[in-house]
Amino acid sequence: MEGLLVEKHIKYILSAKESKDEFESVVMEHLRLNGAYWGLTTLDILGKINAVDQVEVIPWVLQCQHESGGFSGNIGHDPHILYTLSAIQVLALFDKLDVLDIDKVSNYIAGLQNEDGSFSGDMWGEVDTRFSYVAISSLALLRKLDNIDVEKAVQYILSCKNVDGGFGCTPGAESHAGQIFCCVGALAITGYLHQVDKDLLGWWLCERQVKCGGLNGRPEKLPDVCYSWWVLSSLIMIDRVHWIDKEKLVQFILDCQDRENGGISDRPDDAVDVFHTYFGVAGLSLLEYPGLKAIDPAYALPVDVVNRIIFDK
Ligand code: GRG
Repeated sequence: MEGLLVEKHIKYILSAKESKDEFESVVMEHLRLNGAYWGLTTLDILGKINAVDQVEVIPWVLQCQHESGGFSGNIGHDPHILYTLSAIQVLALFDKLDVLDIDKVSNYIAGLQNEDGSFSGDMWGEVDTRFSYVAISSLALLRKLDNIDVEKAVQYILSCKNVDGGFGCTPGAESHAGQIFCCVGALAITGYLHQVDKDLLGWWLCERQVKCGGLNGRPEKLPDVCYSWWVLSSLIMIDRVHWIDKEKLVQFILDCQDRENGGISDRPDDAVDVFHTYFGVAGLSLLEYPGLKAIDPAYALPVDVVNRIIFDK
């Protein structure tokens, strides 16, 4: 069995550097702030974050910040809560959260909480449990959870719980593994995991494993490497990860590698991208694949980063 092609994946993530002479410039133009988070976290899990010069990255991140306190995906775009979390995560990876005006950023996020406890993604008002997670994770990393009504935020998330044990993007919406990660992650961070029916949700999540070993995001759908993150992290948070076949999942992820040029795709033989490379490597880290840095299932950041910021360790 061929293992994880660590050097090739590092080269793949850094390949933008070769083609454009500067990794950071491509992160800025093409992958933007989300891409910077995926690429840099992959490098950190693989033990190579130092291959990127933070002196180039941090000023660019700060240039993505708006008057409102929120961040956009790139310079000159509109701010959104999703990019605000990516900015915080990238700075956290470099241990540089102190460059932020913490009150300004946390007031932007708190300003997006609605009367019913839900969160909008930006000033245009779309509501989704993704944004509840993003707000809660961001504020926890900034140590500003007391800026929002946590009890109401939790009640809104719980109102998105379905009879199958899963969670959707709004009350009554279909259960989806991505939204389950968001809801379970938010409940884990705020200390409300006891509100989850772990056996029922664990059953729904482990049913996501299909014959080839990969995981899908909901019934009757194709497997996709990214669910190695959304499903697995949720199973770990509710302590039911032993309900899936870990070896078969490891093999599925390894089968999605581009053996020549590095990178990981959604399914075997598809084109690779940074998103799936990140979630494949992060999934392997959750599966305790040898040689990888451990990643925290709730914060989606390396455990040492989370320990430093959240637990003062
Ligand atoms: C810090 C890891 C991290 C996340 C931030 C943005 C976010 C919070 C979470 C996104 C959760 C989510 C909804 C993930 C699903 C992504 C995905 C592959 C959606 C595809 O949905 P469909 O319906 O695909 O196109 P399926 O697989 O259902 O056919």
